[in-house]
Amino acid sequence: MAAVSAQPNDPTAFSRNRFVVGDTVVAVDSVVESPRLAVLSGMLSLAECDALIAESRALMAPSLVIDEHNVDNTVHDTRTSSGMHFVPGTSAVADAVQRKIMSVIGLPIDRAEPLQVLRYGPGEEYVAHFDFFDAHDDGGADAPPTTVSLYGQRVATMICYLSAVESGGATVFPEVGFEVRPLPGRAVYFTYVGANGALDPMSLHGGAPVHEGEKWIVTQWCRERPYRATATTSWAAPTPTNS
Ligand code: PD2
Ligand code: ZN
Repeated sequence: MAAVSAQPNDPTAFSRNRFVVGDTVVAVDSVVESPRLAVLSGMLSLAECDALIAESRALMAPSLVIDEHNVDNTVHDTRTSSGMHFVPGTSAVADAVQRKIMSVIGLPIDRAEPLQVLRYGPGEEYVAHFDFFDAHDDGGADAPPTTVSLYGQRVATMICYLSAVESGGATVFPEVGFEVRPLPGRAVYFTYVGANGALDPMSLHGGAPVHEGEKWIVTQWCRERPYRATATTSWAAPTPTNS
């Protein structure tokens, strides 16, 4: 039987300025209609931010941009950060943070890709990209299954900032001139389907270069269907080929 797909919560539909998730009070700082996004303060506690940095620091490796067909797991100059992901069940704090994020997104926990940590030093950036995949890129008749064919399209992203950054490092949405500056515990939650039901080009986004300080984030990407890491899933959850 085909897996049932679910839709993420609409980031623009938070009716209150604050809401509670578990023991966390989250403030809704801003919402934007296109791309559909919400900026959330207090999403993570300072203790959670510090613990995620402490647990991931020793495991950081140069970030990869992974081809949808898993044949090109190469370091790429579109993402000059370092990263790692938490294998579910290996960190109590990462598991708790992932449950909290998925509860706000409103999808079952099995739609979550592994929680990914990125660190950017001065001069490092993530050039503008879409988090969804090119659905037409099936690699041809003889190609192995893509992650889209296995788990469905990505449908939502939440980026949580773990560190204060002295200068630079905002997440930028260049099509709409909107930026979110990093602050520990703050998050930006966005989906990619526009008002017309199609993937929204306004969701193009990037990580601006860090000028001074160190930027740490965790990113949660979500799928339409249950996500399972496989032998071909590298340490870094797959990132879009158009990034
Ligand atoms: O670090 C960021 O601000 C950033 C920008 C764009 C992160 C991501 N994309 C991501 O993790 O997808
Ligand atoms: Zn992204």
